[in-house]
Amino acid sequence: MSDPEALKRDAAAKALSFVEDGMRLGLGTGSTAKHFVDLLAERVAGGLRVIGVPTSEVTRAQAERLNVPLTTLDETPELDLTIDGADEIDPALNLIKGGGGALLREKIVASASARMIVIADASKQVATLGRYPLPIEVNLFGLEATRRAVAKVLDAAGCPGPLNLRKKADGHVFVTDGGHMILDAACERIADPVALAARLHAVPGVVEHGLFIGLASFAIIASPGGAEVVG
Ligand code: ABF
Repeated sequence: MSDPEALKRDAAAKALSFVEDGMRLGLGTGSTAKHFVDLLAERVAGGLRVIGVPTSEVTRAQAERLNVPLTTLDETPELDLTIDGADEIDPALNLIKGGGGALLREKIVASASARMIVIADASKQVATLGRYPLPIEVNLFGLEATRRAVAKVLDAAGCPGPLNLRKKADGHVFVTDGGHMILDAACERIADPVALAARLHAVPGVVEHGLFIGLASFAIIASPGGAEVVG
């Protein structure tokens, strides 16, 4: 049995080989991306010059603690490379992201980047997206009306549900860094992620969703045999 944390670190370490001096980086969120920021910080301490935009307050705190220089997308609107994790990766490199609740900033940062590398262990690879609940970030105003509209879209897409308002372990509603709520949609199988992405975006009240279509340049997938570039 391989240690899952060791696999995530392997993927993160390989991603580091694509980072060049002077790069403007998007810094992902989640346990795999956390390994990347740890390893990046070691290189920065050794003299590598980069600047990063964090995709969450958690990643910001980590990077600040480790003295990784940070900027914002307002100061640096174009990035060279984003490195981030994922919850599911299909063979076309479409992703489900947002299990950690940072999907909005993750998508904005990835979209502002010339390239995005997804880092993950092999358990994240799927033939078809949907086994992992799809996170949908929604505005608090009109929450129930938005939930019903989203449920109709999901129903038409063949998602059996349920559609759950995300809560924290203590039972309180989960609030994103942007002050929004998340609905998690049980889909089982998303036959047409491109169409579903467009239909979800068309619902007023939906701020963003966790389908990342065409954003990943390639993935680095770690298995006990090593970390490999895919795509
Ligand atoms: C972020 O962290 C998210 O988009 C995704 O939900 C999650 C993956 O986390 P982990 O690397 O801990 O599996 O990348």
